[in-house]
Amino acid sequence: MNLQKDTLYASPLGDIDGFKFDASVVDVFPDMIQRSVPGYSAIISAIGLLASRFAQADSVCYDLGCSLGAATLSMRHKISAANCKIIAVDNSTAMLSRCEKIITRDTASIPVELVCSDIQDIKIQNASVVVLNFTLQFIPLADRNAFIKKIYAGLRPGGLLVLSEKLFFSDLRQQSLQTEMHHAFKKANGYSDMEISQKRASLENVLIPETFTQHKNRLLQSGFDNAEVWFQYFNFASIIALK
Ligand code: GEK
Repeated sequence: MNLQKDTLYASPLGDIDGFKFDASVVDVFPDMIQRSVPGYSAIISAIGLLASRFAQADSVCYDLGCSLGAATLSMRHKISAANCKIIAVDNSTAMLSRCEKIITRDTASIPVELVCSDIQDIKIQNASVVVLNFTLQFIPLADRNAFIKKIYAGLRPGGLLVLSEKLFFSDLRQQSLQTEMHHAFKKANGYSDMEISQKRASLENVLIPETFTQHKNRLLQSGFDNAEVWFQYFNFASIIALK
């Protein structure tokens, strides 16, 4: 596939607006996420493997904040349980309409329902797998507890939540080292210092990272039996929580 290169922050921008998932982002999204999120492809592949292990017959798998449907497609190609359906949700109309084109071109047989909505507003029921792949970080902090409780309530016993997030570290040296290494990762992938710093400014107050301990405590307090990191690459991690 020919990826359109992300140059959104390559020229100096006077005032930097808060980051939005609009049409300009959609065009460059696969390149942007690949070059910005360490381990993104590995996580997407593993979501397929996890879904194949956890999807239960006659249940629903949710991809919440699906963007262009990478996690949905990974699950769709790996699930073998009978009569499963995937519900993929995003509140960016630009993202979801591009996602629809991508899913339509895909020939796997598991039905995919695309829903344009805030992920906090949808019903979650009869779920065996819920994926929040780098999405909770965009939900207001004050809403996160209720949202994770809602996911727990909608999961069947034995159900799985995959929660991937950018992490914050309460230890100052760790926080500054992990941030420095993330910037080094982006530089190694061709982003300039100006692109990195302008993108960082645009995500300020939009992407709010928490520590692993905060995530773990929320998951346990919401009812999950356990929650552990299964993947981490600098300040980007993916957590498995089991009901
Ligand atoms: C992937 N999971 O490729 N309701 C619905 N969607 C939302 C909300 C919300 N409240 N807030 C943000 N989004 C994807 C990558 S990207 C991560 C996820 C990133 C959507 C937003 O429109 C965007 O598509 C997605 O969450 C976040 O596996 O770009 O860092």
